[in-house]
Formats: sequence, structure tokens, C-alpha cells
Amino acid sequence: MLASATANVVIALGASGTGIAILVVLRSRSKRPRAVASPVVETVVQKSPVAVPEAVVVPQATVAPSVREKAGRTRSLFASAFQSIRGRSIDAATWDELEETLLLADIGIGLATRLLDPLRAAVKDGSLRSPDEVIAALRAGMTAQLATSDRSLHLDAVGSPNVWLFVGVNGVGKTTTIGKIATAQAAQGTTVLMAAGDTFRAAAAEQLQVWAERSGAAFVRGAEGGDPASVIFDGIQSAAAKGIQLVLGDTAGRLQNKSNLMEELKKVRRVADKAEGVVNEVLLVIDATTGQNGLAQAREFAAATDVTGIVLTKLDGSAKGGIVFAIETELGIPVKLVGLGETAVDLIAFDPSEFISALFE
Ligand SMILES: Nc1nc2c(ncn2[C@@H]2O[C@H](COP(=O)(O)OP(=O)(O)OP(=O)(O)O)[C@@H](O)[C@H]2O)c(=O)[nH]1
Ligand SMILES: [Mg+2]
Repeated sequence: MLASATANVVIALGASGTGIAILVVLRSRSKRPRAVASPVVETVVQKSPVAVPEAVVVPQATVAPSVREKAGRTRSLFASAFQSIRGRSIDAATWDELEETLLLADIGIGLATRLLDPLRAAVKDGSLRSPDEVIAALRAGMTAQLATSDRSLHLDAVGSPNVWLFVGVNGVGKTTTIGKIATAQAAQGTTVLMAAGDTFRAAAAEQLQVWAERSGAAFVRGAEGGDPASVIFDGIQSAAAKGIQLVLGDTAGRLQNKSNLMEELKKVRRVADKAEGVVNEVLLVIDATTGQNGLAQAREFAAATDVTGIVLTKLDGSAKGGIVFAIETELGIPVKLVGLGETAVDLIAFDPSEFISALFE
């Protein structure tokens, strides 16, 4: 078993008062491969020395956040609109305010209209009388939009590895999400292998490897510029040979051009299907701060790969949480996970009622 042509120095900085610590991994270069001490980290097909960043910083925390506390920007957008319309009778300004709020939250004009039109009609015919009744009816309408999706992550293959592939444009949080999922799955006793299918960027595999080491996951990588599909294939075969239950496959978010990326992802999927595992999730990672652009991305990726669910990251920094509704209603793809920060615990299962409560209470 060979390691990459690098040596690691790990410095952990803790800040006990805040519960936050920073792990800094410094890398010094050496010419020769060396034996790896850890049995869970494996390096395959290390054909050429890889330029690595001098420092990879991965933040750490221990307490899982709630949507209510972290999605503050979307929450306060709704709160201030509701406060303003509660203070007066229902008039044109009420509808303007509600529509503007839904649009600022990036719910999209189509769905905003579908939500508000019946409320307008109900006010006209007298079945809704007060701003509070309008707000309650809006809440019911938005809840109904998220009612039916199956949000479970499938881990049901027995006797061969479950394979979850992660796709999405660059910078949305694919690699970080894999790290968070590996940490959570390992805590539940699931054995995990990460396959570094992003061979486009030199630092990508290094970043994933840090998460593998921290979560105790096995790790498979290829040469920079190598074939991503074969890295994923090797990862699945390696997991099958070792009886590892879950393979998390990272992919590149950017190539020379977009059609290359989509073709590559199709190939990754085809090849993964040939390996001795079951691809039971293809998770599209979307950055909530991009709002409606995320919807456009979702359309493209869904056309190229069989996306089974969405991971909506960076909801902690976004007022555009309404994109959840747009994605589910326009594309029919369930939002399964939500990212609420950069640390290992900042990923939670998407719970529509908790999310809606955060917006309305
Ligand atoms: N605030 C916040 N930051 C996040 C979240 N998820 C990821 N990030 C940050 O977003 C940045 C990009 O994350 P990566 O995981 O490297 O994104 P990627 O999709 O793998 O990017 P490429 O490899 O370039 O395609 C990092 O700084 C992460 O720490 C989240 O839920 N909230
Ligand atoms: Mg990445």
C-alpha cells in the first residue's frame, strides 16, 4: 500500500469557549512514496507527483445546528414581511409585500403566483379575513408543496457496496458534504470509502483525503488528470473486496467546458453501474446562495444523470431558502439534506415542517 509523495504534519488548534477548533494539515514534499501507517487510507494509481496546497484547513465543531438558528437570513426576510402586513388591513400593499418576499427568497415567480392567487380569491370571497389568516393560509400552501417527497437516503444494498455519487458545479460543497456524510455514517457504524473522482484539480483529492482521515473512511484516488470513472470503479471494487458498506464518490465541478462535464458524469455513472456495487443515490449539490441559478443547474444535471436527491448547502449564509420549494415543485426532485455550515456536523436531514416553522414562527 502506497501513500502519496507527501508527508503530513497535523496541528490542531482548539477554542474550547466557542466549541470550535481548526485542523491545519501542513504538507511537505518528498520525492519517494512511503508506507502508510493507517490501514484505512489507501492510495491507488499514484502515477505522478501531485502539486498540493501548503495548507488544507478543515473547520471542526461538535454540536449539530438547527435550521431555525442557522437559516436566519431567510427567516428574518419572512419575519419582517409578516410583521409589516400584520399591522394593517389587507390591501394591495399586503400582496406586494408577500410577493416580494417570496421572490426575494427565490421561490420563483411561477410558484409565488400559484401560492398567492388562491389567497387573493379567498380574501375577495370573504373566507380569509385577517392578515393572520392570510399568513396561516400561505403556510398551509407552502407546506402542501413539500408534502410528498421521499427524502430517505438509500442504504439498502446487502452484500455489495451502496454507492452514492455527488455531482454539482464547482464550489457548491460536494467534497465538504461527503466529509460530513462520512462522519455521520461512521458514527452510526457504517463502513465508508471515499473515491476521489475529481481528478481535474490537484488539490481536490487532498481535500477529500483530509476528510477521509478525520472520519476514518477508506480512501481511493487516481492520478491528476486521470479518468474519474476508473477511480470511482476502483473505489467500488475495493469496497466490495473489503466488505465496506458505503462508497461516496466525489466528482469534478468544472472541466474545460460544460458539455465535457456532463459527458464525463454520464460515463462515471455508466462505469459505476458495471462495478460490484449498487448506485442508489446520485446527489446533486446546490449552493443555496445562488438561488434560482441553482434551479438552472439542477435542470442540466438532472438531464445528464439520474439525480435522486438534492443537497442544499450554505443555507446558513443565504436568504434564498425558498429555492427548496422551487426545486421540488419545478423538478420533482426531493431535497434530502441541508448544509448549515462548514464543519462536520453542519449537515442535517431536510425536515419540511421544521423548515416551514423556522420561516413562519
Ligand atoms: N457556510 C457554508 N459553507 C459551506 C457549506 N458547504 C460547503 N461550504 C464551503 O464551501 C466551500 C466549497 O466547498 P467544497 O466542498 O470544496 O465544494 P466542491 O463542490 O467540492 O467544489 P469543487 O471541488 O471546486 O467542485 C468550502 O469553503 C466549504 O467549507 C455549508 O453548508 N455552509
Ligand atoms: Mg470538491
